[in-house]
Amino acid sequence: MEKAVKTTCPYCGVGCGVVATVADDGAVSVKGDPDHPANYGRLCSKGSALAETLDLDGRILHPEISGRQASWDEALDLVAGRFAQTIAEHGPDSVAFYVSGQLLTEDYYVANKLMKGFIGSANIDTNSRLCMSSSVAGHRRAFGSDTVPGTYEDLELADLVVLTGSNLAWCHPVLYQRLAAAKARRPGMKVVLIDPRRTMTADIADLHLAIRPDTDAALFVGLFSHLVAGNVVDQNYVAAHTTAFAEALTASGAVSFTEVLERTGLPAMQLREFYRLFATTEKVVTCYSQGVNQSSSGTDKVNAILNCHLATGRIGRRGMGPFSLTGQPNAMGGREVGGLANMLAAHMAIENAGDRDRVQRFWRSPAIAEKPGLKAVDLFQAVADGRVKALWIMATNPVVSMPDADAVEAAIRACPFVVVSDVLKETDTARHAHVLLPSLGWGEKSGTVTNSERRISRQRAFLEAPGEARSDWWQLTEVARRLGFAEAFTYDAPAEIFREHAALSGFENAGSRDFDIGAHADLTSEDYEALTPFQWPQPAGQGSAESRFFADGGFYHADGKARFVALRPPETVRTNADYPFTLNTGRIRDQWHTMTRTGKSARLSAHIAEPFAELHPRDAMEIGVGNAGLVEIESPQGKAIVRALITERQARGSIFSPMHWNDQFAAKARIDVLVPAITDRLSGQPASKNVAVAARKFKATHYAFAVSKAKPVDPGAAYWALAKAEAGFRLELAFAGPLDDWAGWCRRVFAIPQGVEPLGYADAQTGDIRLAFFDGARLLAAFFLAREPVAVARNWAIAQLAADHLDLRKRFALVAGRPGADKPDPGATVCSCFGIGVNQIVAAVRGGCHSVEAVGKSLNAGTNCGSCRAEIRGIIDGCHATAAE
Ligand SMILES: Nc1nc2c(c(=O)[nH]1)N[C@H]1C(S)=C(S)[C@@H](COP(=O)(O)OP(=O)(O)OC[C@H]3O[C@@H](n4cnc5c(=O)[nH]c(N)nc54)[C@H](O)[C@@H]3O)O[C@H]1N2
Ligand SMILES: Nc1nc2c(c(=O)[nH]1)N[C@H]1C(S)=C(S)[C@@H](COP(=O)(O)OP(=O)(O)OC[C@H]3O[C@@H](n4cnc5c(=O)[nH]c(N)nc54)[C@H](O)[C@@H]3O)O[C@H]1N2
Ligand code: SF4
Ligand SMILES: [Mo]
Repeated sequence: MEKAVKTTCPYCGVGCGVVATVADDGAVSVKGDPDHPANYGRLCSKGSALAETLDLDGRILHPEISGRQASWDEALDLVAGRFAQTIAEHGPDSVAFYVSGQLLTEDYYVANKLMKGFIGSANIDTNSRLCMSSSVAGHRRAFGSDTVPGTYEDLELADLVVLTGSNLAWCHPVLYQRLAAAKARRPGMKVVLIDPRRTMTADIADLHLAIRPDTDAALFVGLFSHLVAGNVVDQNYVAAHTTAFAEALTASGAVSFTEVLERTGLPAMQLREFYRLFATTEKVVTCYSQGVNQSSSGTDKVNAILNCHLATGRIGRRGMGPFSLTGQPNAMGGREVGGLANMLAAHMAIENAGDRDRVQRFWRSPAIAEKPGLKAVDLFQAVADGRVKALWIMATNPVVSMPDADAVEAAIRACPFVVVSDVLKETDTARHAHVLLPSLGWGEKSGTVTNSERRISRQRAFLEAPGEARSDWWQLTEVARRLGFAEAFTYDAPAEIFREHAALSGFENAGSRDFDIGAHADLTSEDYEALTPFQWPQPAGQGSAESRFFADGGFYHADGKARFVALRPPETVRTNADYPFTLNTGRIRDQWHTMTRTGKSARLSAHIAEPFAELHPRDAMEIGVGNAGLVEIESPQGKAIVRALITERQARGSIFSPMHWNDQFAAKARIDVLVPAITDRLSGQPASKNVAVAARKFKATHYAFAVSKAKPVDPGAAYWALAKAEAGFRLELAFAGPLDDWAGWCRRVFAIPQGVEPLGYADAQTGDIRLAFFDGARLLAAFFLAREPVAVARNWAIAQLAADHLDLRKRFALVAGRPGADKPDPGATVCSCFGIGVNQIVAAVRGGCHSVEAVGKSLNAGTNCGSCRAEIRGIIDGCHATAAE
């Protein structure tokens, strides 16, 4: 019997509802849940490809101790024993948890309770430190609580949507689609994008402000002055519900319009136009994400934005408000349980003695952390210098995602005891685990997550637990029991944890704290199973409460008022003569973080198959690198080698590189190796978007492209980048010197069986070498080597892995590296859902399809998840530009 289960997407903070169907033969299909209020049935490319990431390839299925399989009992005894021993010898602050916004609320709640209430240390921090902590700090400074006032609907109701430091089209694609649809319905609506580079999100922007890195604070401080000068301030709101307006005004007065121009580098006309739009439009929503948060002035950027919304009283009303877009599926849930080192549970403050007492009474715990714990960067420094001696890492991959990643790796390697809970056996972090614990993945685990608009949804299991994998909350509970806290950790199911979490949120609350879901404290297990998405707050005894905050004040500082923050924008230029470029890092459309799941999907890997450095044509010329050449990027912390992507979307002097690639997928492309551990003073969030680097051409003597049925083993080339492909793998390569025996290299790397001889040719003049290995009619591997970046039709070559090669001529065509005339090369994939390449789209445009809709009709491209529509529009525009020349 086919079974359909309603669950939630495990990727971004939009939190889309998914219906997963398991067929009789076990095959899983997913579609958007038409009833879920976040997405109403839509899914983006990553959500649509979820079913392709569920295989057990690479999964860790049994606990391991130092690489050998162990029983759960043995592993858990060891974890508890070593933690207990370390605490006994060196005190509670000598141990730490480093967890993740990808945990479910129930997992997160247990981790936080164990560390803060029972071990008695606040040394639990999370990857949300790298993600949302500046927003948290900014909210708390202004509102007295970490509250996101608005809802997604506000983006549709607004007349002006300002997107700053957000690549919404790629990072919150379904929200972007909702915004794009609203704008199409109501063309009067305006969108302003603030981002140093021209991203795909610019597609819907009426105005794109390509500011210099980190000058947002100056931009919004200038806006504040402009709003005051233009009499747009809501005097009643400011008087009744806020304090410190005068101080903020004095501070902003010190930043002249000319200074804003100089700092941001914007043309005066553009700046005026933005200020005019903001001043004259009542319904404004300002969305912000990592371009704001991941900065040494992240918290100030947040408060500069909040100041403008508070001054105009545009907050918490329909179509108005500041909107912090959360990244991970449960970034918000993590904040609710107090997973950050400087928070307590249920939005209570660790610095507040009354809050500490309340939480301790509720937990009936023997201890309560007295002071904030170590924030992520400090935490790993404490691991490095031996203050932290036992570390449990759960659902995050810090060797890839932390700044100064090599130093973090060295710290983990040197740590006397490291536990890693993950779903994969081989990650850059898991390789250093003393104890590796197999966790349940998406589709197997069960619990709740909270999205950017405070909506709590269920993730439900629809697959059997594979091997001995167990949930993260169970692992934590078992260790807590072994540490002697069995009475407080009695959980047998996530519903029990959720009830306790809900009860704590309502405990002695009476409206004093924003986060209150007390209405769910008595939920039965059946209710929990049937729980439909709801937005907080939902206090006990009240029906669905107001879904927005602060329209009528009611802030959470002791005086009930919001605070303006007086801001002086800081110095933001980091480059110098030795490191003349600024490196900006972030995301691409079809990969998720360190690629442990999206990297399994051939469709998703086809969009962008390599790590890259996007740079301006003139910068590329200056460093002598051509398109498809390789770039070596260097900072005082380390080096990376990536492909050059030369575009005018990038401002001069700046480079953009994705954060995703790691040692499992590339030779030397962990971008965080380059990022210094500079953090925001208040939030502790690393500045990952403005890094001083040098860039130069990487001089390779040989370039190669290969496809292989087997997963390539240890290519050992100066540069390599591996990607999953249909029926096998694709591999880009570059070598710093020649090899004696290319065929032998292929045999080893592609695991070619004995007796299979290569078909091939070598061109002595050009130096080109082509080798193909066939097992009967099946291609095992093909290898194309040249002295310049290899010009071979990639997608065509990949398709040959699945094709029949009975005909000898076909085999020679392959060695020649050319598609036959009957089968044109589709080119790099644009539409992941239907596998449509750029060349096909160009052909359709040349054939008369002049709109995204027409291309969709002709090729289907862009008609499923819609994530590639902006790119298709770009190709159409590009073709017209060429035609016009
Ligand atoms: N496809 C995909 N989607 C994701 C994720 C993913 O891995 N892949 N991860 C999720 C997570 S955890 C997060 S946190 C979100 C992040 O979502 P976003 O914040 O939208 O993504 P980023 O690419 O990190 O950065 C956004 C933009 O900030 C710009 N920027 C850099 N410096 C500045 C600056 O000084 N000022 C301004 N105004 N802009 C600047 C960058 O050029 C970039 O385009 O995405 C979520 N969604
Ligand atoms: N330079 C630079 N660095 C960045 C950023 C940037 O923009 N630039 N962005 C930062 C941001 S915003 C974020 S959020 C981080 C993300 O960085 P990470 O959190 O390090 O990245 P993920 O790949 O999401 O890591 C999740 C890990 O958990 C595993 N996993 C998946 N599901 C489960 C589960 O259910 N249980 C357990 N136990 N494990 C599971 C995955 O296999 C993977 O190893 O990166 C940060 N680092
Ligand atoms: S927008 Fe895409 S990645 Fe984000 S929750 Fe929805 S389907 Fe998942
Ligand atoms: Mo994030």
